[in-house]
Amino acid sequence: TERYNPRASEPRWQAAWADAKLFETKTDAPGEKYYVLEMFPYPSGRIHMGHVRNYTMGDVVARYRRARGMNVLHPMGWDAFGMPAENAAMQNKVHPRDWTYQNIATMRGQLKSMGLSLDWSREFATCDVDYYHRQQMLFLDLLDKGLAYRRKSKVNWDPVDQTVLANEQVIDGRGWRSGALVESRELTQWFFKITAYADDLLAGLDALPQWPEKVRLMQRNWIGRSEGLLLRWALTEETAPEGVKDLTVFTTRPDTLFGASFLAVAADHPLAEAAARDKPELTAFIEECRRTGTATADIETAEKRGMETGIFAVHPLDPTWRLPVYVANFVLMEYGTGAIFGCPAHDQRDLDFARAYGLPVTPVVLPEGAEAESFSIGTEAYVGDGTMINSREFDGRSPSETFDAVADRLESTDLFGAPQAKRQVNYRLRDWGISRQRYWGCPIPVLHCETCGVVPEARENLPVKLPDDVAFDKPGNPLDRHPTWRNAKCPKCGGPALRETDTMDTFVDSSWYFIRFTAPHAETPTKPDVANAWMPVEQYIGGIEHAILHLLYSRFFTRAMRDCGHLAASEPFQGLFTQGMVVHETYRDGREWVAPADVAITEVEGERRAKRLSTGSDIAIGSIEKMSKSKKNVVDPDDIIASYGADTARWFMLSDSPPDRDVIWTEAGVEGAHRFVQRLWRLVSEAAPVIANAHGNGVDDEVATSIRRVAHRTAQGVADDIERLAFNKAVARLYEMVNALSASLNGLNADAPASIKAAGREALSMLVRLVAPMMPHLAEECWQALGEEGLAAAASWPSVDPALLSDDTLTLPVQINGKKRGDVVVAKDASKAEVETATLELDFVKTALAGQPPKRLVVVPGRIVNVVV
Ligand code: ANZ
Ligand code: ZN
Repeated sequence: TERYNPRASEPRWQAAWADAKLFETKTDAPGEKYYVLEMFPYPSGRIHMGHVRNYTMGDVVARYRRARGMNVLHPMGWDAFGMPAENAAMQNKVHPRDWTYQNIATMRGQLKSMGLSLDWSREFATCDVDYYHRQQMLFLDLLDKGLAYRRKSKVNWDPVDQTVLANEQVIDGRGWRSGALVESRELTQWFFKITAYADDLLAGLDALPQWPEKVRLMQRNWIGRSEGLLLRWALTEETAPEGVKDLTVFTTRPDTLFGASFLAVAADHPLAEAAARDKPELTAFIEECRRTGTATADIETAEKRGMETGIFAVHPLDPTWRLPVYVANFVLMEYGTGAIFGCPAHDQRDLDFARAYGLPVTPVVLPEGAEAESFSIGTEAYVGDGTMINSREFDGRSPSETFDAVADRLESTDLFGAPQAKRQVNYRLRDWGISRQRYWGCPIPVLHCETCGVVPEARENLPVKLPDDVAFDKPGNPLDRHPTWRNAKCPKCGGPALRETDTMDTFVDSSWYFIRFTAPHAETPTKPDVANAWMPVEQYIGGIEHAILHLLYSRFFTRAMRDCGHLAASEPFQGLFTQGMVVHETYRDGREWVAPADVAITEVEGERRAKRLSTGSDIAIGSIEKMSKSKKNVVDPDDIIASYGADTARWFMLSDSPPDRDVIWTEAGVEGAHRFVQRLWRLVSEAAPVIANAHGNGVDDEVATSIRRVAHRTAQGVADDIERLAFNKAVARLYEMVNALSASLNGLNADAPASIKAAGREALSMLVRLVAPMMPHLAEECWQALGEEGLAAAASWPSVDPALLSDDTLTLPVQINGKKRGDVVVAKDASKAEVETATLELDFVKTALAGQPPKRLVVVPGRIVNVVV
């Protein structure tokens, strides 16, 4: 038979699916709903292998669930706002809109060539006016609910690019693009009150068993709930700045109070300012802390520095004890109260600080098994549990008991007319700053009126559209410089007003697109009954890099939309799967990276060598890395699809590694996948004429039964594998099935027994449906060859005969003195005694025993039999 030609076949079947509108979903169609979604792409220009892997996995799930009779929603869209479009505008003088939509057109074509079972009728881009119009409606809803608000906040300001930078964009204190020294500026910015949901977002994680534990842990840490105490320390009258009596710290360890050796405040703390009033040295230090204070992430590792304020505080549990108050660079103004008491023995930062400034280090918690007399702290703080020491009346108690006892006591102690302490729950989570001083984003629909202040745009005036005529010849936000766009009428007083020129963080766009997919053309953000019919997403698939922000924002936004009446669900994603990366060998010609397309690999005496095709020179094979432009180790999906077809690419993506691990892309692997495509085609197309119209005679002989067993067992196994997303296991099973069927059907001719032909026909028809989720085009071609009706993509999953799943007999290996000598075949439910009897009947066992009883006979049920002679 002819070789399978994907280039001719694939577009034909893609057109057939589209013509049949096979993947267009109707909410009221029969079948249990199943919503499967892959993280939508940023339209950067072209799809990469990471997309291929991600979308193939989602497609297998979608096609499988559809075959199981479910009503599947599998949509696709574009996360289309963001900086790269503006960068392209600055560099190439192309409008961000044109750049974005051109990229979308290219990438849509690429995705279509993969044969994904997507409902393209629901496609949208977040930069479509239709979409951001509804996002503006949602913004106003959040504003009404008090979930959106404005406040001053510190930002990293790039004075050259005239823009706010995210923390990740500040590298060694400089802007990532301009290289300019970053300034800390106070700007009034828009925020979403994600902290209002902190507890709910935390508690909700427990109800997501289908999320990877590591992602849940990352979210827990990000929310960072801690139970502690707000504790006021009296300042000594002689040293306190005028008008200040006390200092409130936040501590999670009031049990360690007897180990305290200093207090410290953040550089921005009012007490620092007050103390510095006539101290130029302290003023200079505070200034320096402010300048270098941008990188909060470095707090743990940065050198701990501080300066005394000259102020002393009184210990809450011993009025005779005075402790110095420092300004310190490791205390953050944004957390707790911006002030701490330091207990060096039990906190690493405090210890580093104490060692640098010669402060006492008194352990107050003794680890289990340590001796109080000999226990001391070196360079590592002890943060574990134990027993209190050096803590007067609390000695011998546990830290947690002591926490409660100290908290109770100080809560009922009076200091200057109020309780000295108050229990408090703190969160690391901050409100979400959504303002971006950028053009290519969703405009924040508010106005600034001279008389009325900040006024939300009237709903009937939405959408606030981005102007088209913008220039990118200068740095900064083009909306600020637009001659007319800002001018508007105040919806409240009718007077002149100026539009807000901040646009929304693109994470807002991606925080609800999955809800919009349920009713992508609705006038309102959602149709609540339709959203309720589809949400939550059963299976969400994407990269681990979104484990924190995107998923947390989406969980928050879903709750906020729920509270504004747009849907009932709280959690957007019931199941989450994070796939591994696609990695590839790297090649180097001297200092230059070389692309795999320019490399030929040969094996010389078992050693792999690389040659550069364009120059003929020998080059070095480097480490295996994530595919990236900088290392040039990328393989373009288009090239693979053009030379091998989409099915080969899809099959290889699924086959080599567990889906949560990295997969190494190799030419050999792709070729192996392609050989399998051809092999499967040969098996089906050669057998098809012989087995077509075969009918069983109702009596299955041994061969027919074994063929049927293989088919039914594989069907069961593949279904289980796909449901667990163990795609590589499913692939392995299908390889085995093809091996087995090739062996039994090879050379089958017209005279073969009817039972075998019928079993073969059934098995091949099953096989085609089992591979269909992974290699949908090849499946159609085979389906047609077998003379089956309709499209394979519309066929239902083969039903499995449970009787064929279980063997009636078991084959156990028999060892004599530890060496395998043969097998014993017994009934599946045979007792130990029956296995023993059958073993002793075996010829080779009898010979070995030579008439003697065995020294020992050990039966490991279902596994093995050991005979010791
Ligand atoms: C005394 C103490 C003793 C502390 C001890 C820890 C260990 P989490 O769990 O993250 O909430 N802290 C409080 N506010 C801070 C700020 N603005 N900047 C830097 N550190 C701050 O951490 C709470 C602990 O972090 C608090 O408990 C405080 O130090 C410190 F053996 O108080 B602790
Ligand atoms: Zn007004």
